[in-house]
Amino acid sequence: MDKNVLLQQFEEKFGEGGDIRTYFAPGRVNLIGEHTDYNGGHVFPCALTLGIFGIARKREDNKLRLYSANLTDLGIVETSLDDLVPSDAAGWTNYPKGMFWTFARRGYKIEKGMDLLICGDIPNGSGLSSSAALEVLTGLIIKDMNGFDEVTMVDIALFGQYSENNYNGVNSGIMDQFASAMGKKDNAIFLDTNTLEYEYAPIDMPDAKIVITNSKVKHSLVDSAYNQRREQCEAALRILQKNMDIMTLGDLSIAEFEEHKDEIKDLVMQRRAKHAVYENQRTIQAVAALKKGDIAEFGELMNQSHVSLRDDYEVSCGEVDALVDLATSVSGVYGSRITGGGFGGCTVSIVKNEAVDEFKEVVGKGYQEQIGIEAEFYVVDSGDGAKKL
Ligand code: GAF
Repeated sequence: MDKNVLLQQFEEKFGEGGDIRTYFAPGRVNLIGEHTDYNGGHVFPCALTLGIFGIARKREDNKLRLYSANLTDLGIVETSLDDLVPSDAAGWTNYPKGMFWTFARRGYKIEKGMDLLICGDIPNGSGLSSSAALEVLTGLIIKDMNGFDEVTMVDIALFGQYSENNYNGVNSGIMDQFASAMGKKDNAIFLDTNTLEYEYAPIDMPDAKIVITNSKVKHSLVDSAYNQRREQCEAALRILQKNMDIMTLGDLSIAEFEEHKDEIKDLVMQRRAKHAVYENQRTIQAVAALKKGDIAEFGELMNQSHVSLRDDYEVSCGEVDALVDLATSVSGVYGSRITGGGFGGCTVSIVKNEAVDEFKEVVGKGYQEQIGIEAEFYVVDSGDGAKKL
């Protein structure tokens, strides 16, 4: 995306002049550690170079005028800082509005509104965190335009999660916003969601690429199914806490879980908790494997992650399972799994350089034959977190 073209579009929509600033926040792909972030476990996402640009200018009044160059249907949506109520009709603007609302709730006084044009290249509804990117983007703009220097990028990630949970009604964890805010080129982030301690781990895979495959399906009721998974895990935790001194499922080793799991009588609930515990341990093991350059082990753990998400956590779907099965049938594939919240969206695969073309051919053709949809492929690089350009 050309910054000058976006600037021109901004001026066409909102007029010329003043202090116009440009920002960018990336989407993310999670390599492993799925549905662990609201269970106090570890995650291992990286920021992408795909993301959302924001062109913004502070206003003299308290109006917010918001325009998406991607979702043009709504045109310019106008609201004000006095009217930050979420609504279905507000569509994508609920994400930036939620961030203004969150800053206000945290005691930050924002008196002046802004004109904002956004434009992104994260495929919509693909599970690559366009909404978290938009939250982080808006958070960074609010910080920068209002001189809130004490607000850190980690704070912005936390504000984004707060807004997602309390303004947009999805009880997500911190992973997506954290990756968008804190990403680092050529690295993934090994984050302990219990403590928010994190470490950058270089994605050192000279013989392989990260390939994202978009199933192009998104099943309905995703948000309610997501919230339900979270509730099931929390209920399982409460049962285990009767006999164990633990704060989260992420505190449990596999041995401890196996010893106590039968205390969870509801077998669906037990499987949900099993996924959370095993996936957390797999993530720790996968990062250790990557650090010692063992991509084969890393890939094998990704495969196991998918099976667990499919069978125990039940957040996959036929279309995505087909993509993973096709991917793992290609000999140069180290591992493949669903990535993100689930119920459609994307898979992430680690593919040997020389097998990327065959991968696209086999998976693309097979998916078309089995599902009747043309999958999309993105061979991605990891990028930096949100920044002012
Ligand atoms: C979604 C959520 F937003 C994240 O917090 C995380 O739980 C993820 O699903 C599953 O790992 O992206």
